[in-house]
Amino acid sequence: MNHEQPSDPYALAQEAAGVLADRTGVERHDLALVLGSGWLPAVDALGEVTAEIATTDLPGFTAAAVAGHSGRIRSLRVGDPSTGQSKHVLAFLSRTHYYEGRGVAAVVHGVRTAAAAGCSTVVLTNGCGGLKEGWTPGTPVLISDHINLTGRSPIVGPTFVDLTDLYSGRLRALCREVDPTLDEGVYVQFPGPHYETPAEIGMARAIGGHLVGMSTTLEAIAAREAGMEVLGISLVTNLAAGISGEPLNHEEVLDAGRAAASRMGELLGRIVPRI
Ligand code: 8IG
Repeated sequence: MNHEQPSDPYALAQEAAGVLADRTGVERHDLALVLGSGWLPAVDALGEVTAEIATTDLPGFTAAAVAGHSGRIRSLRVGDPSTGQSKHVLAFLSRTHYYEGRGVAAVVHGVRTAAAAGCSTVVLTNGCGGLKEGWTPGTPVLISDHINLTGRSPIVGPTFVDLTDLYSGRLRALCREVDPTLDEGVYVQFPGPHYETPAEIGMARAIGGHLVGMSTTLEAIAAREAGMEVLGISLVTNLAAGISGEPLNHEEVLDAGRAAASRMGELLGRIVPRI
């Protein structure tokens, strides 16, 4: 396996966007959607599928590694084309995780490709552990901010990107118009792939975290660097380690996703056309 980073990840993303336009027949996409654990069933009713390709057909992508993540990119038409309100949505049915060891550039290549393909907005979804008892498995939570515990950045060199309002207040407000019951919280990215110890969950709480996961923050930073507006939505699929007293397992995550699929699908279906 080649762990080398390409010398110019932005050029690689441009190249991938060119092949994407050819393969989908869509010159420019408007919005990118990255699906996390448990979110795949939610995208099926989102809109008319105009093309679906394997990520590995595009330069710079490697095969998906996690069960429940399929390595495909779907191009969808969401909304009614006759009203002029329809959007070309680029849905990544899988993502590359930091814990795969392919490097940070590989983690954010999808987001950079989406930006190069014309997307001005990215919706980053994930499955995660929740620190509030009231967030039972299947609860969607808007990400208000993050704490990146990977200690890494997708940016190399002296580009000092402002992250003050990384997770768009405008888009969160729009989500709340669609569903006023949506709560929000601070997402803490641990490197993974192991889940946390109860003591680490105590630390996450002490530093201001409400959600714990293994994705999203590096992609959000790359998206901001590329000038995109970012919406983050976590699906709480399990209570964080030590809270329920039960051990954590990946099957539970997939089950919670399947159970919440229709609510998440409806949520995305109502939000995406309004962005
Ligand atoms: I789904 O409890 C899912 N992903 N780090 N902790 C971390 N990642 C997760 C968890 C969790 N649940």
